[in-house]
Parts: sequence; C-alpha cells; structure tokens
Amino acid sequence: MSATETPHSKNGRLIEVFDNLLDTLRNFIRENHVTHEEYRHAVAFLGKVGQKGEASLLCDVFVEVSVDEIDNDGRAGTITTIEGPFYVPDAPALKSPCVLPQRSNEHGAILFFSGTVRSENGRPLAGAILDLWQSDTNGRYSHFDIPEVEAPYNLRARVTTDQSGKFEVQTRVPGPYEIPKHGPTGALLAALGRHAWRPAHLHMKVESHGHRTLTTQLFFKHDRWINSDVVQGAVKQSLIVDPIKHEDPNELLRNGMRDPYYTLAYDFVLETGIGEAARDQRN
Ligand code: MBD
Ligand code: FE
Repeated sequence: MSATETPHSKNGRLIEVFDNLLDTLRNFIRENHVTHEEYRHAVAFLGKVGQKGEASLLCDVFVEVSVDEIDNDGRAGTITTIEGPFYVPDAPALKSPCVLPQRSNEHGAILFFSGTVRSENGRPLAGAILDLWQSDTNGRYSHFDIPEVEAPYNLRARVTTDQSGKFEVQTRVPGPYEIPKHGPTGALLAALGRHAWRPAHLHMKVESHGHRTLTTQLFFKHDRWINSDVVQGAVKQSLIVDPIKHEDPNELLRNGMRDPYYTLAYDFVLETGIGEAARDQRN
C-alpha cells in the first residue's frame, strides 16, 4: 500500500467486501446443493449476459432496487428509484422551456411536462439541471433499441430550470418497456414464468449545486403494468402520476394542436448537502 492509500481507498473497500460476498455465495451453493452441471450452466449464462451486452440490464432488473434502497436510506426530498441500464451521459443541454430531441415523425401523444425544482426548505432552485431520458411510444430507448446514428439522444436532454426554478418540456408519452425476449435476461424471466414488462416511465436525474443528486422515475397511474413491474419494488406511490388529457376540439384549435395531448405537473425536492462530485472527492 502506498502512503496515499487509506483503508477507504477503492481497493480497501474491495478487500473489505469481497470475502463476505464469497462467503454468501458459498453458503448459497451449500444450502441449495448446487450441482456441477448447474454451476456450468450459470457460468455459461453469465458469459452470454456479457456477450449480449446485458450485464447492466440483468443486474438493474434484479438487484439495483436494493442498492437504491440502502444508498438513499433516510434521504430527504423526492423519493428515489433505480437508474436502470439506459442512461446516457452528456445529453444535449437545453434551456427551459424546450422540446426534447425527437425524430421528424416521432409517434406518441405530445406531453407537456412542467414543474419546479426546490430545495428541502422550499427555495426554488434556478439553474438546476433536469437530466431526462425515456423510451419512445413503442418502448424503445435511443442508443440502445434505436441506433444512435438514426436518432442521436432521441428523447434525452439536460434541461436547465429558469430563474424561478421552473422547467417546461415538450416530449412524447412513453410506452411500456418489454425486456427483449431473445436475450439471456428475457430467457431467464421466461424460464421463471414471469412477464418481462416495465410500466411506461420517465427517467430523470435532478441536480443542483449544494444538493444531493436525485435519480428517480415517474410512472403513469393507468398503466397496464403499474402493479406488476418486472423490476419488483421500483414503482413507488409518490412517483405515480396521472397526466391530464386535453382533447376538447375547441381547446386544441385554440392552442394550435392537431391531436389530443397531455399535461403533467410534478415538482422535485432535493436534499440539501454536498453533491455527488464533492462526495466523491471527499471519499
Ligand atoms: C428499463 O427501461 C429500466 O428503466 C430498467 C430499470 C430496467 C429495464 C428497462
Ligand atoms: Fe427505463
């Protein structure tokens, strides 16, 4: 160990937890009398998960909820939920009000998503960043299910709040997401006799100087899968919203809208404290 390394350095942490992980795995093997054939089967499965690029998908579906729970225990402000496998950093930076990047023929009902970002004490946070990402109406994520060259950062943006901490974004209502059936994660779910659907959702990271970054999602009340998310425990009551549908022909005409559209208002509250970057530096 060099002089600058402490027991809290990355290796120190690895050394601290690895033995325990091994103990847990070995106990699991003994308790369940895992056969050598089963062991080989599991190793081959993990190989396929890597080969098909599903490491994050598999882990996020089955275990990220526990990491979110323990890492955000006792946290103030808006409740968190998992990040999932489809976040892409460095999405286009846009100033509110704005329209999320989308294809010229983007399908799905238009959604106006607005709200205020506040601190724990109620103070509106001007210049906060709402980093948004979501699937399209068919449950497809840009850069993953839609090739990046076809639609770079489609339905992704980092939106900056205005002087009063408000944001207003025009996007599309996302569709439910089904984990691909042809991959190992989908095959595992099928073998377990479980469906592979997530209810439609909007993802966001909300950050502001001097506050702890919030990673969460919003879900829709009337979604077919709202009570049976394949990611068990990811949907939380206070994250379920019910956008207002606007379909009165006169109202549409007045607002220059061709088709019915939705509006959604949701405010975010950030825990006061140091942000992720400062926390990393301290550790
Ligand atoms: C998703 O869209 C998602 O958000 C998670 C957590 C897992 C699989 C697909
Ligand atoms: Fe998602």
